[in-house]
Amino acid sequence: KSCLLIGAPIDAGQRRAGCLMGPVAYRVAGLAQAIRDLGHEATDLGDVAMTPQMDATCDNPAVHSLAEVLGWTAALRRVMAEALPHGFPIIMGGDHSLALGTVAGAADHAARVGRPLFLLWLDAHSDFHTPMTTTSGNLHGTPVAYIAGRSGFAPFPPFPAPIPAERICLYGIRSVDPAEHAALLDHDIAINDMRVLDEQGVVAPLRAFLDQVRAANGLLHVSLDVDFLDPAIAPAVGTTVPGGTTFREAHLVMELLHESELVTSLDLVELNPFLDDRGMTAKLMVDLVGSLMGRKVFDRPTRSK
Ligand code: DIR
Ligand code: MN
Ligand code: MN
Ligand code: MN
Repeated sequence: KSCLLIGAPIDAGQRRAGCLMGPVAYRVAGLAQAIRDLGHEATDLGDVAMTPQMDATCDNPAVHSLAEVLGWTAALRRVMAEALPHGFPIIMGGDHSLALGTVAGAADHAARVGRPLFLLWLDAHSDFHTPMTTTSGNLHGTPVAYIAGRSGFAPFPPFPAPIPAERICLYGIRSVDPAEHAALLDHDIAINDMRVLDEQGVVAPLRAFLDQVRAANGLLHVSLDVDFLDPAIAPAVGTTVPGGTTFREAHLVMELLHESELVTSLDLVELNPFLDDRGMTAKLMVDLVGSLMGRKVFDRPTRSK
């Protein structure tokens, strides 16, 4: 595989400073070399630059940093659509508002090649607010709603080709705000919250979704929020939520994604190196990418695809 590492040092989608150091932390933790050690190519394309869209306004006064988030959305949409024909883009974030742009770019690419796009959202949160329903005003809580084509995104360009709810899988969630909860009940999105993973384990719900992607010959964008992981193993995130996935559960998810050979683009989001403990979270995220890229202890016959 030819991996394209793209830095997205965006902090504007939430209020705690530090996510803009994410791309640097991934470089220091050796992301490119970890990928090369597994026999793949890795090219670091550097950090994306953005121009804030200063004239933008939003009817919800809680929303902050709109000009910056709009600027990042446009820039990252372009970069993702441009990168996808050339390899496997890995976006080094940056807070989760970056997915407003990266998934839009993936949707542009999917339309170009005539294949359906699927979305796997690995997160403690559902990120299903619109700019009109968010009470925190943090736009990192809105990308899934944008991608699903919800209304209320007036200052943003319409999402190119909204992903039908049945092609979206929320996985690992355990913190959903009331407005998100109400809206999710109106949509057919697969909600694999921690209760589902506790009862069924991490494998069965993921395989069910991957089987759907394969049957449709789909492209698969994976958006990995650091707070998907339990805070005990991943403290470097501004919005920790107890009861997240364990070290082995998270690696198993990545190993299954590798074996599926279905993933076509990846976001790494919400890493805040300022909150880290001797780089342990950055290193864990790099290790997880390693599992996604094929690291395993022994080769063994895998379940037939
Ligand atoms: C919360 C937090 N639902 C909000 N969202 C986060 O501000 O809208 N998403 N942290 O990852
Ligand atoms: Mn090109
Ligand atoms: Mn998120
Ligand atoms: Mn989250």
